[in-house]
Amino acid sequence: MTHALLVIDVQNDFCPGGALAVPGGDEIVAPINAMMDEFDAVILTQDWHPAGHSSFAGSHDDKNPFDMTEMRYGPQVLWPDHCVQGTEGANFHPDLNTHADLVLRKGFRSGIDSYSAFFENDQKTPTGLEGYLKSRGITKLTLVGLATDFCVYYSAIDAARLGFDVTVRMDACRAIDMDGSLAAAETAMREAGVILA
Ligand code: VGL
Ligand code: ZN
Repeated sequence: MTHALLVIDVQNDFCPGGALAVPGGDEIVAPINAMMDEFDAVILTQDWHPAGHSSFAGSHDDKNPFDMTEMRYGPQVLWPDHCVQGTEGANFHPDLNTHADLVLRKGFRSGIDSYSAFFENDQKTPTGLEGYLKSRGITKLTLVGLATDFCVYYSAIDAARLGFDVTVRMDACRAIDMDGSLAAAETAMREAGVILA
């Protein structure tokens, strides 16, 4: 059994002071660093949008951050501009241990968002992570990071659907929690067979 730690989007823009700050986002950095040694592999994901990305409220007339819109692939929350490629906000939190096996960037196509580390928001364009993990013989995944109810949630559900044995360490995650999204994500993860630890 090969067990990997998948660290989702521990970036400045998701931490206090950032463009899309998740409450307590920085509190998980030390616990994540402390658990890295327990795993056979460590993979970091990085939300990595071009300026003017279609998930940004600023890219749409008459839309505000946290409004909903309809994309070709379905409903999409419009976010404050965040994690723009090459900016300080897109960098990992300065205290995060980045001595990882793989850094996977996602959300780099202008017209489509990517919450999940496995598939973009059309739920069919692969990021390549499944092939990477399977070709390394990784069967078990522990997920941590930001945000519990968006990128961690979508990644966990996809991982379970792809046949990985999935645990989310809730103590090393923090949520945006808009309109009950955290409770809904917890229910859906449990139903998908994800272990919430
Ligand atoms: C995320 C909203 C927009 C996340 C990324 O990492 O959970 N949320 N982009
Ligand atoms: Zn994003």
